[in-house]
Amino acid sequence: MAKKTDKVIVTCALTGAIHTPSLTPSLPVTPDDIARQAIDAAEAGASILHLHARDPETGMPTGDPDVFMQFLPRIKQATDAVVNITTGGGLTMTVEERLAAATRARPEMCSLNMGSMNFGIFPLAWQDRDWKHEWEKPYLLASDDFIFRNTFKDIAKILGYMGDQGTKFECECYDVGHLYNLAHFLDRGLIKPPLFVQTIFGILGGIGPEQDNLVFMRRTADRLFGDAYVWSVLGAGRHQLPLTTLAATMGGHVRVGLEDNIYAAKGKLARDNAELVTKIRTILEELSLTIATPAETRQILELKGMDNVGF
Ligand code: KMH
Ligand code: ZN
Repeated sequence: MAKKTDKVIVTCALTGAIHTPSLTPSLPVTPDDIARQAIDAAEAGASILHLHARDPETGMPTGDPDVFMQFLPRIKQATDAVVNITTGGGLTMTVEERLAAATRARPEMCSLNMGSMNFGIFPLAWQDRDWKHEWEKPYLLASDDFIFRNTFKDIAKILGYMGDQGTKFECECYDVGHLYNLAHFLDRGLIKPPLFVQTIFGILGGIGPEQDNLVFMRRTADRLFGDAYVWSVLGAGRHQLPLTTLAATMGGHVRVGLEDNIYAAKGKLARDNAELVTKIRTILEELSLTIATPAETRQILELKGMDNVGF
């Protein structure tokens, strides 16, 4: 069984690299947008903020540490939420580019993608629309020939660089094999418990969003990691709320936000990230579940604390 906790950790993933500005005006793009929405999401109940950056002019995902540094100190000053920096980056970045911001910022947490895979976001470009920026449609369409690279060597490198800084990992597992990859690194002693396992459903190229799959991933993680892991769930698109709700009823933690889903309801775009956090928070409270504070999250995940980061 996953490590038992009596509080639910809510992660908010604010902007990511899947959606593009023309898909929703709510997507935070500039450092100011990202800081403001991150602070609002933390106030709404998110105790972990999963962060990517975008070029402020074009909205294209960027790994530039200078852009991250324009919003990280603001977020740290205004909230006590845990900052989690992506090492998955965006479709056009090398592994080195993906690592640059996390290496500079030495955050309490960073993401770690547990295997190479197809990562198809091209269907997002199939609907006719007025594109705000030239890069958006080709970026999405090119994902039909894209491999999201996370070789064993890449994973070992990220574990080494970031583990040396005391950074803990959001281990992103998009399919059952990724859980076994993580078990391999645990066996080698390259990652230490408690593991934070983010099981992901509904990305084209990963496991689908059916409830059976969620139970299967959970059972497999239980078998591989016992109580050495903390289990969280992310459902892509319209599966975000149903799957996070299901996970919470099974003792899991949840991830929401515009990185993974841009809708608040069928046909209704979310106003901002805080709206998605508020929605899951309301559901959790109706289920008599209590969300974890940032301090409780730090205790559950054994984080190094916000005084030990590089921003
Ligand atoms: N957008 C998520 C499905 C990362 O930042 O490392 C995957 C993600 C990757 O969060
Ligand atoms: Zn991400």
